Amino acid sequence: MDYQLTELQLMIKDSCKKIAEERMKPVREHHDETGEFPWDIVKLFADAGLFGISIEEQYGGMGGGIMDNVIAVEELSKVDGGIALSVAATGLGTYPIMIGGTDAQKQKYLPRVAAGTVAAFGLTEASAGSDAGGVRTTAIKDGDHYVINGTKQWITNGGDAEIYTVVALTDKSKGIRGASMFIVDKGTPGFTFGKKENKMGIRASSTRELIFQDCRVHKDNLIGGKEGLGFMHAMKTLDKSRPGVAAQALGIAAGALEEAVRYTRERKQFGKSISSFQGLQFMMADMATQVEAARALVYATARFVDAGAKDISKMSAMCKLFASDVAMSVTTDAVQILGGYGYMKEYPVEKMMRDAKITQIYEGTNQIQREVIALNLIKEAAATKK
Ligand code: COS
Repeated sequence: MDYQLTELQLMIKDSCKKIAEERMKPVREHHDETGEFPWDIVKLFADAGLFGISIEEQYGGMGGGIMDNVIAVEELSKVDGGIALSVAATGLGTYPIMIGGTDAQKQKYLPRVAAGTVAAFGLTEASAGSDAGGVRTTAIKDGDHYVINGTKQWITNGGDAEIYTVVALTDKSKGIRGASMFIVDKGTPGFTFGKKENKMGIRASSTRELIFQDCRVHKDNLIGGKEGLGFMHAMKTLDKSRPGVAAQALGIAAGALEEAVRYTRERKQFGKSISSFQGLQFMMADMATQVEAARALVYATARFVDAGAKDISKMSAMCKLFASDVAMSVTTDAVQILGGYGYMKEYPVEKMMRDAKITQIYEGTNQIQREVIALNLIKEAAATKK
């Protein structure tokens, strides 16, 4: 399908494909096995400008949009959704500054990210997963500073990132409306990390706790310079970043489909190529149709957001929901097509199946996406009646 990509998008796609094929493919098994953070590849991403795709030109970025970002994440995830996450989760960590930051905050942090500094987003806690409003971390004003106490859980890029955007309650009595967001630099006294999590998939990506014990952060690091906007900034961030998870899922699915088709052409059983068996042909036809449908929805959503649409929650949730379910289904079928070989680590499809699973869970489980979609449908229906 020709999606009429722009010059910039074609350039991003080509450079990501080159990095993915030439540099990520040879090391993906190593990172999957060891869980080592892929610093060499991150450097290549930085050199290619990938960290700055959607950062405005005045802050050193490419000035692109969500669609440009989606193209990059899809292409990298075809080869390794875990390595690609270093750049995608940096976007997640940076959106709160792009969405709600003051000029000074943008000037201080965005050029660093555009140049390749890894960032992370700190919302989730042990008691605040799907219920993002259940955050317990506090940030209590003390003169020109806020003193942060609490623990964030399962933070992507945690420990390896230099810049963290963190949700904390500045007024506990107000619940969600008392939440604020802060930029916390790695190395700030009182800010440490928990152990690195041992995960099922996306193992090249690091996941750690963020631990705040009397961590003093200057008031200049309160995002937007105003208390009480933290939950809204977090929700708006997720609306913008979910198409990125959808792109990661799409890439993983497309990569698994490619492997499956290639394998059926090479593998011979009963004296002929298994690509000639209708049972497998039908499976591949269904897989390809699902991948293309996911791509169409992800691209349409990204373009909708880039066009400046106001209400993006529903579409953003839809594309994340659909593409991640496609990724799980297509990678599972790819393992089935490769049979015993698919189950072995010599072939990448078992890894793709493990990597796909998280896309149905993080940045809001698919049950939460359905809730977001349904609530928006009801809201829209009520608005039309008026
Ligand atoms: N954009 C802007 N504001 C939003 C918003 C959005 N997308 N979604 C909600 N809000 C605002 C609401 O308008 C409301 O504001 P007021 O109190 O001023 O009216 C406030 O936020 C609370 O909204 P709501 O009552 O819908 O919040 P809930 O606690 O019911 O939570 C869900 C809503 C479930 C959607 C939210 O908790 C969520 O997204 N959970 C999943 C979190 C997640 O993705 N976690 C993964 C962590 S990052 S890897």
